[in-house]
Amino acid sequence: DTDIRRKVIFDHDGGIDDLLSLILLLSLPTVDLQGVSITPADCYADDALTSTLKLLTLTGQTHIPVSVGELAGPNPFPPDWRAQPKICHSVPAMLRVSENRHNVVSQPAHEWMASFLMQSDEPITVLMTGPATNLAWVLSHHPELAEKIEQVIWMGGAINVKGNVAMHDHDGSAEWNAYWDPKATETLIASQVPVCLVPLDATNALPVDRAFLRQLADCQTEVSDLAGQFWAATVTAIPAYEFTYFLWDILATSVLGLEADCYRVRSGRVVVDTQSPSAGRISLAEGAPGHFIEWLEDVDGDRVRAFVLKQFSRQ
Ligand code: AGV
Ligand code: CA
Repeated sequence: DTDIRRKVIFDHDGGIDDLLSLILLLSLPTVDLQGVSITPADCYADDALTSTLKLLTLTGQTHIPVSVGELAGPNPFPPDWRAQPKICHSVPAMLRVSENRHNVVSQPAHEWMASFLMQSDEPITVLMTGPATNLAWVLSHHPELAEKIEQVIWMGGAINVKGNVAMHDHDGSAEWNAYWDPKATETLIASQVPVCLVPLDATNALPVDRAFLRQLADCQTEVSDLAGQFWAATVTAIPAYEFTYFLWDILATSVLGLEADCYRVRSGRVVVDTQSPSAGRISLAEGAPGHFIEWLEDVDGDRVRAFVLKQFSRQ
């Protein structure tokens, strides 16, 4: 029989929108999810694993392998952001679900990813909603595996807009996933793998604001209520751009299901900064040689929201 679904592996970093992206991904008829790996970046790995396993149980997908990452970048996320997703496995609907451990693989995420790609005889799409550390390790230790990858869709970067890193030794030009491990960012961007970035340029159109939370509340399904409870934990943020929550990872995931005229893709050559004060900055190459990538430049916010709400309303 012919299965035209895209084979996808999902590397996430356990944030509230990473976990909601897992639910969204599992709802897409165009996707065949082959495995999940966790980067211990904007989360604590234990929480990310617990929530991932519970969501797989909740959606009846306990056969999907899950691996936990042990590699870390040099620029840690603030501890209060890392602790925020504890809310996700602490709400009643999630506490009631068991966390089935039989599908947790013993290899660390970077090794699991390499061996998964090695044995795969079909092209694999990698969806990444945290830093690029695991995949960058694979590409530098097993460069021949680049040809197994059809495309990398990565929530990361800020190309023609300001970044969201507000740290004392940084000029604010980078996005956090790209900043956590600047060398991994560079390795991925400089690789032969086709990269489609979903940068802040596109996600800025999608803040998690009251209007969106109201629309979600009106859906009144089990999943939409769960999503509403997760996102409610973000409204106490300091009201400044760097602290505002957006549908970052949700947009990257939606690329796999949205009609292509909901967003505008641009391509060109970019360079990556790996040094302070702009570490993790991805910018247009201008005169420099640079590396060819694609990125989402703009989205139709209303249509993306409608798509996400529809997927979260499926019974
Ligand atoms: O930069 C966006 C990335 C996304 O992958 N993450 C959160 C999303 O999962 C880091 C981040 C930036 N600003 C944040 C972040 C904030 N205000 N709270 C938590 N995480
Ligand atoms: Ca994330």
